[in-house]
Amino acid sequence: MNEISMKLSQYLLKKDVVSSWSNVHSFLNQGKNSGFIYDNLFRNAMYQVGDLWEQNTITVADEHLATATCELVLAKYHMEKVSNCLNKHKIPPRALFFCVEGEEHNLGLKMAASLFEEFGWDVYDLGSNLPVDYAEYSIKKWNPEVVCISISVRHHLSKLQETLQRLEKVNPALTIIVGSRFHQEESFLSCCTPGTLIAQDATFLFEWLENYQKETGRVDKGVLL
Ligand code: B12
Repeated sequence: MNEISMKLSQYLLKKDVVSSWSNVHSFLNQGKNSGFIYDNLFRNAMYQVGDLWEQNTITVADEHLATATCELVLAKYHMEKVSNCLNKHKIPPRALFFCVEGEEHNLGLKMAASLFEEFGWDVYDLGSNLPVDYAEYSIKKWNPEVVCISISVRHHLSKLQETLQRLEKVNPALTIIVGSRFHQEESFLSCCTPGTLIAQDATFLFEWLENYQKETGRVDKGVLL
């Protein structure tokens, strides 16, 4: 785990929102982008909290408190970035977000949704534990261009496979991005369909969004769709 996330994990465990925020803000002032901040600060701080829990150094209650504080600081970060949107689309493309059925770990999903919003997309975040029937229903209802899914617990992998297969039938042209801490594992990769885009982290997504922006800009002679 890197040094820069250590401080943040300690602030989160102490419910110190003010120090957490000034720690995050100092990296914003250094010009770091959201991909960097989500991966190197927030994610690694939460992994650190997980490690401390595994080592029995902290309790489940401490872990819950750190998660709640992290959610608060993430929300503040989201507001700061969204008011300063990187791009204003005339007709914003739409993206839909959810965690596979049963999955309660939603911080990675929140970061992804926030990044899309930072790039000016129209974001529909349906949060954790979305039954597959409702994922199908929501795609028909909102007709997004991109669907983003998050998964963190190994025993939800079979649900991921079912979800991907069913969603591709609803709209074969849909871009589906799945983000997971399992991104390199064969058990995860074998659940993804050939068309699935696998996101290892927020930095990958940041670059994907930048490329999307350049490409749509190029197609429309600089006028974003
Ligand atoms: C906080 C936490 C919780 C919180 C979650 C709260 C919340 N709102 O998310 C609570 C307390 C609810 C919880 C519950 C459980 N947890 Co838990 N939890 C964690 C912990 C400590 C941190 C998770 C986290 O927030 N990480 C930070 C996020 C940002 O990281 P991330 O998800 O990997 O996201 C990054 C990338 O993967 C990627 N990404 C992820 N999703 C997406 C999506 C898109 C679209 C994109 C582009 C990118 C992307 O980008 C992100 C940024 O880099 C981890 C420890 C760990 N090492 O992960 C355990 C961990 C994930 N939990 C674990 C377990 C076992 C559980 C429980 C079963 C415990 C229990 N007995 O009840 C339950 C399961 C609940 C459920 N049904 O899902 C295990 C999973 C092991 C496994 N078998 O897979 C872990 C690894 C702990 C451990 N070492 O055992 N947990």
